[in-house]
Amino acid sequence: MPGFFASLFQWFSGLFFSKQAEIAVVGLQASGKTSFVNVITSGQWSEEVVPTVAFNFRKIRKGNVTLKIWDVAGQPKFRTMWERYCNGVDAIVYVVDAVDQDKFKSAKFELHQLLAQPTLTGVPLLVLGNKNDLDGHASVKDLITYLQLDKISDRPVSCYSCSMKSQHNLDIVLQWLAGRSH
Ligand SMILES: Nc1nc2c(ncn2[C@@H]2O[C@H](COP(=O)(O)OP(=O)(O)OP(=O)(O)O)[C@@H](O)[C@H]2O)c(=O)[nH]1
Ligand SMILES: [Mg+2]
Repeated sequence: MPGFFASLFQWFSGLFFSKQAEIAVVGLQASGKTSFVNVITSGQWSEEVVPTVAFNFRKIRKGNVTLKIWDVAGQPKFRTMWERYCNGVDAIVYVVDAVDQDKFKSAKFELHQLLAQPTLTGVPLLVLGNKNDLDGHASVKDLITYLQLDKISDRPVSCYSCSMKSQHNLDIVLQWLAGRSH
């Protein structure tokens, strides 16, 4: 799998010479944000991930492409920081644990509260329904309904079902991110 990601990144690099994209990765705690960043930067999956405190910043340079990633903590005490890290980025990636249905209401509330910030008007949104390797995960259709993604009309919105563990659909996600580079 690392070889697959290396070749994908080469393809990505070749398409977008000297381009860069800055993204902020937000969402409730334990949804898989840091796992996402680890997998797309190194191809490495690990069960053992420490909850993020405040944020991690990762800058990946492969060939002529630079991806700057703000991986922001999801615990309640850190959520007021989300807007600050999303301000000025090329895309907001909102990660949802697609199995933890009890948290969908909270995930919807936090997402819409964030998008209501005037500083973030128009910033493209990518919603990832993570952990689709597990039984009982919500489909993209369910996520659109539960998170009321169809009510968002002031920006481009995409939603994919994926898994950091099995790396399912991460090729599509990387293509989407590549499309935000400039
Ligand atoms: N089964 C499965 N588990 C996952 C997947 N992605 C992440 N996890 C697990 O979910 C837990 C939380 O992952 P993290 O990446 O730390 O979540 P986070 O969103 O960064 O959490 P905070 O930093 O606290 O906001 C870890 O135990 C991961 O191993 C996945 O695709 N499938
Ligand atoms: Mg984290």
